Amino acid sequence: MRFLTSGESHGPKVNAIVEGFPSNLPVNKERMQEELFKRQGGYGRGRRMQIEKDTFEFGSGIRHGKTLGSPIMMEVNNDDFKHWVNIMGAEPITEEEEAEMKRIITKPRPGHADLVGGMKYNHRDLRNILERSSARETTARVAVGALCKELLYALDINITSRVTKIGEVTDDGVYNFDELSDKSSDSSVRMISDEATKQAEETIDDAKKRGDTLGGVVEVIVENPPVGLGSHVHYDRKLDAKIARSIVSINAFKGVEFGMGFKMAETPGSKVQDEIKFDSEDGFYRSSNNLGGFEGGMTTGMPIVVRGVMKPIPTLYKPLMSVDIETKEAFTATIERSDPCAVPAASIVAEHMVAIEVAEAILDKFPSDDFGDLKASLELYNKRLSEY
Ligand code: EPS
Repeated sequence: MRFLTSGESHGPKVNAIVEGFPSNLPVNKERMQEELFKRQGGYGRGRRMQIEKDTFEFGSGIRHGKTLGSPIMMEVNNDDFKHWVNIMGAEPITEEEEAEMKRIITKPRPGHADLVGGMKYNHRDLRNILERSSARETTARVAVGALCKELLYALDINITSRVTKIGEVTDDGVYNFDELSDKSSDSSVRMISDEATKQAEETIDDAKKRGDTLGGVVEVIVENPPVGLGSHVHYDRKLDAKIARSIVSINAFKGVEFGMGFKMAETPGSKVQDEIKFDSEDGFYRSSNNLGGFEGGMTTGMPIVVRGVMKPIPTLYKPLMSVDIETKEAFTATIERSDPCAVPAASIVAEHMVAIEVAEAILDKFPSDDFGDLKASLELYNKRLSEY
């Protein structure tokens, strides 16, 4: 399976095309749509999300509620485009018209792709960079992830996400999967404890008042992954490595950890490795899950537990110093409308990126033309493992 996304933040649409997805998988469009709505939510989002509806449509690959095996196209309209038709339209314009627009951006924002992208792609209007580097693109990724989640549901594999940190507010208690899934959906910041939710809302309000932004940590949990997804035999087949890449590819993400994560640095080996146990009913299992569900780049069958850290969004209402690319003079950076905190939304994006990687690993390992063949093969494989 592979996929591409396209679309500029204030252009007409964002799109995704997924190729290599099996035929005969029923898809629940309403359930997929809910995922896109969830990405729009979260305390700390800016005004843009009041403009966008993010309803998606299938353009190909689905017939009568089932996949055909052909490329699946999904598209979402940018409702804000109607305010940007002159600035973002595809029609050519004259130099005078361009100058009149007065929306040309020459003051790169520190921490964004603006300056390096402008240099690399030789643009003197930095809007040509920021339109694509915007996190608006993650709408399309969630659409792809939602499709992948349909595959995972059909195989009885569940996935959820939560926020464990926003600014200085931490909420990293241990809960079972259902509690995590239910309570994160009830919280405005996708935290589990009510007290932490309240504190996080306050800290976001405070940052907003100061014209500042906040980052945080998100956690994704996959329950019931098959044993042996990914492979130890080559670096680019290790599934934990692929997931790490996918997490860091999300806008503003800077780091990843699995299971016990960075605490492993200060913990002796005897307390890090998960001891192997055997039960005549359940077969092999681990007595703990410090390694977050991976050994040798392969799933152990324990839940996948992965966290990612998101830096505070670099678009600040209290902007930092920058240099104008035309005058070369020091200026405060351009203020673009922004979200004071998008960590809750980012947890939904992370969940969907992990769903994509897990689905892809399943499609790599099992026959993937027809969903029925895939399911039968997975069942046979699980039977073999139960007799190992
Ligand atoms: C973004 C800036 C804001 C965010 C946007 C990402 O958009 P705007 O500049 O239109 O106010 O709302 O996120 C989305 C549009 C989205 O769908 O998540 C940025 O510069 O990255």
